[in-house]
Amino acid sequence: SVCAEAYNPDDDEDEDFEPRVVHSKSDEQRRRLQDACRDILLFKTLDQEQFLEVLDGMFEVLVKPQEHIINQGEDGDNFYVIERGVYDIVVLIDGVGKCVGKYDNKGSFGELALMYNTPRAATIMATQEGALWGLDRATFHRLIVKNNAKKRKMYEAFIECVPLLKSLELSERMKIVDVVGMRAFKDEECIITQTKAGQLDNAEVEIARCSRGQYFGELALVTNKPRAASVYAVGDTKCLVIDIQAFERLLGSCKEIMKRNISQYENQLVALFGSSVDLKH
Ligand code: 1OR
Repeated sequence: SVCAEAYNPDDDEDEDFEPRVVHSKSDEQRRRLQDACRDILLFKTLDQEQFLEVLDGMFEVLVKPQEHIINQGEDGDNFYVIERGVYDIVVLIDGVGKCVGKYDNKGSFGELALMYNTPRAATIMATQEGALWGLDRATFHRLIVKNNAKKRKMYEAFIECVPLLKSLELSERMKIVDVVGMRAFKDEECIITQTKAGQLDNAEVEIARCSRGQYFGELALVTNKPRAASVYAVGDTKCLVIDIQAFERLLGSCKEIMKRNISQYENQLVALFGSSVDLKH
């Protein structure tokens, strides 16, 4: 008889026997690759051995101005990490291509079609000469997608208790888990640096403390303004981090809640410093 079992990526042994892809690199290429991959969130939950396997599997791609690296609607072949260059994110809206964002000399793209087996969700176009590191679909699947199953198990319970994310569907919360990275900070380490605009008085004052389940770093993303405060770790801390494109894509419906909470900051600032501020505009 045939019995149906739930899909468990750990049982999926076939891929483990696929030959490991290694693209040889010069020392100089390897150094540039490591620099480019240092802050890639999708790599932040890999162990050392898996990370080295990812680096081995990557290959250099040089691009010219106007070149399309990805076309919306096509099947996914590779995942890309940016070494340098500026790239427009173009999405068809009512049949017309609209630039909805850009990558400026850092970040990565092309994970969605490979993770969820969907057509490319956007077109990515180089606006100048640039350099990328590609990772083929099979290697991405073997190392990143499988790791995501582990990540879901690890962070599911935590994400479920984050008040900000309560209004999202479970599937939407799991998509957030898929793209976040974990970053550890030491006691007193600076996590976000305030962008100071011609300020004379440099004394720092603690205005709030965040703990488990709370969030920070959203204000500059919601307002498109410079960082309005610095954030330091109190004790050794661990944060889940999301990049701005995924934030836009997945947290759009939470923005109203964030905006309401930003009004709270304004009240706190008035209470502390007496002056009225407008953080949202
Ligand atoms: P992909 O494999 O679908 C296109 O190929 C890539 O563009 C995609 O993976 C993401 O890595 C990247 N919506 C969808 N994909 C995006 C978006 C995006 N931004 C970057 N990518 N949005 C823009 C958010 C600033 C939402 C548009 C409605």
